[in-house]
Amino acid sequence: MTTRTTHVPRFAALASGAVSAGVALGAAELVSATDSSGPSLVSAIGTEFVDRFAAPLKDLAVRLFGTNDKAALVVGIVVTSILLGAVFGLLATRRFVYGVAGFAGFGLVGLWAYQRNPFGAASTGVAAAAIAALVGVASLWVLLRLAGHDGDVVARDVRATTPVSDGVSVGGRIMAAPTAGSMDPRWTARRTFLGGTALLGVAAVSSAALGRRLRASGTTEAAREATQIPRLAAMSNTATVGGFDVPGLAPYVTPNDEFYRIDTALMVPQVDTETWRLKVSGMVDNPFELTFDELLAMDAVEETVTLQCVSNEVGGNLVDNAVWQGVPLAALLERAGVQADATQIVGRSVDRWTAGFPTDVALDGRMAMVAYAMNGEPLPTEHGFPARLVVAGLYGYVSATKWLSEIELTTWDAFDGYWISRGWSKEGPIKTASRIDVPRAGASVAAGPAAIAGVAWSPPNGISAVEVQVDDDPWLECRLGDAANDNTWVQWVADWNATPGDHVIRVRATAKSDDGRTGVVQTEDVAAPAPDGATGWHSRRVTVN
Ligand SMILES: Nc1nc2c(c(=O)[nH]1)N[C@H]1C(S)=C(S)[C@@H](COP(=O)(O)O)O[C@H]1N2
Ligand SMILES: [Mo]
Repeated sequence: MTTRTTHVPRFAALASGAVSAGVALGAAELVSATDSSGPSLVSAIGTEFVDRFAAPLKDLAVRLFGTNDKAALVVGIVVTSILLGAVFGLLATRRFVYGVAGFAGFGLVGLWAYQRNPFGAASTGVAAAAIAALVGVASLWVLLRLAGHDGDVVARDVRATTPVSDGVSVGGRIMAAPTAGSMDPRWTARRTFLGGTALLGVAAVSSAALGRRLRASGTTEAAREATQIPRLAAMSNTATVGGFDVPGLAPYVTPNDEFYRIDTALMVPQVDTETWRLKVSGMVDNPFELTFDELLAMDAVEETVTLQCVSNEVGGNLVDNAVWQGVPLAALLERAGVQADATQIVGRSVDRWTAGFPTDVALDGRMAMVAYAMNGEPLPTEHGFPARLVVAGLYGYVSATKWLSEIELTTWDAFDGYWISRGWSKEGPIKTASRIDVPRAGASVAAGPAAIAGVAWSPPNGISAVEVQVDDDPWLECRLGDAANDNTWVQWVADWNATPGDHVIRVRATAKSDDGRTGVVQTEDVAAPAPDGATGWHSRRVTVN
């Protein structure tokens, strides 16, 4: 291998390095996809990034890693790699070993992240990192050679190798004869370089795409589709809940594919239900394990429960409502025999994520379950297939462990869940909240009768009243839709006679008290989501014409 590559224009060197980094990434995606239960190198690096920087990022008011944050992170890693690759390309024109070292460094970072990942098989990580580094170096070498024969170099080569009529010798290789109108050999060489760059660029993108497709065709989706959800003798009353059908108003039950998703998983954990076990462990008299079939065979319940993320801003959409089916947590705890001093229940995920809540909460009569179905279907993989915790009235970050593998009883002080050490409050009861859905933000409303509508929630107590106010008018009492139970949100509607001009609409809800009567009005005090959930009244500015 040559150690010096001369006469490479700076731009060509940068492009060679950038494209070669893409080739390396594409190869890494493709090779790592051969093990669909393991991560890709990019997502393994992303996972390390999330675990290390989730805490500082939260202070910049970043959400608890919603879908957009994930896409941004992956794009960030890819762009950074390509920029670094460009630098390696430039360095490689001084000494090619610098480029080799750069790509070897890439491979090592990927390998390090892969080995730390709970899902990565060592052999796949080694193969993916090594092949990525090798093809990256090979691509760089080829492109720099092509680039090195641009300009003067080619002109000299050509002078030395006449005639040019049926072929140009470039660096000892015979190239296609220049076509009419492009007789200048510099153009031919430049075209060869551009062609090589384009070809390798396409190879990079298509291997990455192929890798993603291979993964998507993994076996989890098949296992999920084959899962038979046991029919319950007594189904909940959700199907008969009468709601309002105002365009733009959130439906009472959120369809699975519209349900918000928040987690730290850059790649959705793929769980094999044949080998999956749910452990109940820690401070219990009889620790035990269940297979998926055993879990499905237990007495089950179905209940509609509203889930909310603590990161939800006032008026935000990180809150939704679904019908969950599963095994009551109390039944599992009873079978295990919880010891008297076990004050915390910790849910552990197959991806090592954890969340903990007070044992009392699971036993105070509210709905808490290990859910395996959502709206009548096996849990969607993004929502925790094969099983997750659902605890009414607690934010997801302290309770709703997806891809659940273990329920561990411990003391309150002995363990902090994932987000607690990253600065969020240890206790996470959901705060009373209400949201305006209609009219939409920035909507222009026609003067005359108009609906104001939205949702309000305060699990596990429920909502007793919702009021809206337009400008400084008196507060208006809203009509409430039915709720399957007090763990869910309610839809609300108010009739408004809209008058031309700009208006501000605000909403406030009143929770039920513990005995089901009228309780406390939602606080007007404005608080940010961190550390224990946002507060304040949602308001919206609208223009009426
Ligand atoms: N394994 C795992 N479970 C998790 C999380 C996670 O990052 N990993 N995030 C939690 C948070 S913060 C929330 S708000 C809920 C969101 O559940 P959903 O994505 O089904 O809406 O899942 C919880 N369960
Ligand atoms: Mo969350």
